[in-house]
Amino acid sequence: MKVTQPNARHLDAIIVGAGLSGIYQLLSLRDKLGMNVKVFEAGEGVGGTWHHNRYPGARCDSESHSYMFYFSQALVQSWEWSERYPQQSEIQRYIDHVADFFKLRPDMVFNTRVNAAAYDDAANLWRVQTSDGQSWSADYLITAVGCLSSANVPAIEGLDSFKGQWVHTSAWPKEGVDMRGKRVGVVGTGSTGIQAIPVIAEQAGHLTVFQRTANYSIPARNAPLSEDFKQYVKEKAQDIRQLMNETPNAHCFRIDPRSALEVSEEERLAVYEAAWAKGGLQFRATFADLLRDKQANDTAAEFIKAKIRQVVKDPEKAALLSDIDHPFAAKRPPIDSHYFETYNRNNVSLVDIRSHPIERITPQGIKTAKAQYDLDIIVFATGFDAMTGSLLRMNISGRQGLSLKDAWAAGPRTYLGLQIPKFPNLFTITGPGSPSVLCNLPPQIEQHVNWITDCIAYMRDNGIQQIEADEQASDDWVQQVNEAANATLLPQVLHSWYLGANVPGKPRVFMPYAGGFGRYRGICDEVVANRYRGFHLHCQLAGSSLQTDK
Ligand code: N01
Repeated sequence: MKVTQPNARHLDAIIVGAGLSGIYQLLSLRDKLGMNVKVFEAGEGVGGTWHHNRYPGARCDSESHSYMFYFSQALVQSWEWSERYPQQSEIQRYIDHVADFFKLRPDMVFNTRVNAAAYDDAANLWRVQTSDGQSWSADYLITAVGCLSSANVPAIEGLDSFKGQWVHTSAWPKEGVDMRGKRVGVVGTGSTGIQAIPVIAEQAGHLTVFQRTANYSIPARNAPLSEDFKQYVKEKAQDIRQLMNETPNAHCFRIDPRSALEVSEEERLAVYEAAWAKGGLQFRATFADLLRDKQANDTAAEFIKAKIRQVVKDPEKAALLSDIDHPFAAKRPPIDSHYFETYNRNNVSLVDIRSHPIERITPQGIKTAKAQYDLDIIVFATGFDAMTGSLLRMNISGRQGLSLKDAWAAGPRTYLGLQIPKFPNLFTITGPGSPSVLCNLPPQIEQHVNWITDCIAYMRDNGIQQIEADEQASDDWVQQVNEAANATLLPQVLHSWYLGANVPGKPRVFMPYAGGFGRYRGICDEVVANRYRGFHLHCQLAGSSLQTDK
């Protein structure tokens, strides 16, 4: 798309997206650096992914006290979570609270999508067109579009002909979907499906789950937070933040340094039982080598499969649900509230679409290779065009009109997940190549936003007008991302969205950095300490060009 700009208004920076990352980036640039900034947001309010993912059962799978900002003591003291794993509505209230606490809304433009953004080589500016027909220019363009915001609606033949209602979980209607007494089908058993299925089962007349890949899930053991715990969070905020900065997943739990294979079977089972009883993502932290060693992983996998067979009474359903084809936690491991128990309800059936794939959607429902299933409502819990989808949808072009689509034809190529060669002065918060979805997001958002803000301050203080990732440094980083992934079991799951494998035609590239949050922070800090090693910094006005070491 060509970006024409007869009457463009100029800003110091444009931020795309008003989720957690967009609002903290706005606050940092506006209040720390005094910049003139606007956030453009396609939704009608702040919240990003939490604004749109209102499906029944939507909850955070990180513990509430880790899923919040810690950059401001005043903000920490102003908020209390009610539950261990807050519901979507409570997280939405938190994000609204942050926006109001720092009076951010006047600098946000809602219901407005960025349709195109083009770098102007001659002027060293970003030229941006928004869906309301306005034109803008800015020195910096910062994407805060989240990793999981572009819905993956499967292109199944006949969907248009369906006479009932269909909905994707990430675009859940605000007014809700009335499922009472209805025949509902859910396609997809990832984290979203696993959260939604138990709640939909309680509402629907009959629920049919269409499972392509069976999945592990750990009980969340969600519960209200005690007053003591709420007090602990307020008093120990700095310790909590420190802990998250040190752990590989940016969560509030440490990983046991032992191997699953170095302890006796009795001890190992006792560890797993205790973790199962405690619930939550920390099941992954029971032993250090679960994600590195297949034999170690098998011990956890077998434990969970045995639990599934214990919980699910119908042996046929139990066999299908426990027939899991990948290592535990090699796909993002869901946590649940009574997911497997739901299959003991009389109004829930399970259809194996691995053996008998969906052939088409008919006016009445879903037809698989084996049977026709009549439905009133189809819920697609089929995930996202993750990490790159929203960036590519924005029609971004860099130097000499190079489109991001072409630049990334073979898969995303970034330096540190923060910048892309040939796209100067563009920053991508939690972009591909950063730890992003492999870790708890708020601590990473703080780290990325602080890094970008410090970088822009450094540029301003040193008369630098342009920063751009070096080509070789980016190739080396992609290599490091691959090496980090290959040191784990993660790339072994060929149908994982980490690899882009859930979207037909998407290049198969492992996208997030799996080397751990602590290590990643260290690398980013070291790059800065070495005068932005791997970036080109240009002082155009002075006619000089400062190229840093690679
Ligand atoms: O998506 P997914 P998700 N026909 O891609 C199936 C985050 N999240 O929305 O595995 C039939 O994981 C697909 O099957 P298969 C979290 O990071 C966070 O559940 O490809 N089935 C799979 O079963 C999570 O990892 C929270 O064979 C099709 C499912 O749909 C990420 O979002 C809550 C299909 C998709 O699973 C994505 O999770 C929820 C097709 N054509 C999500 N296409 C929190 O609590 C796909 N599937 C913070």
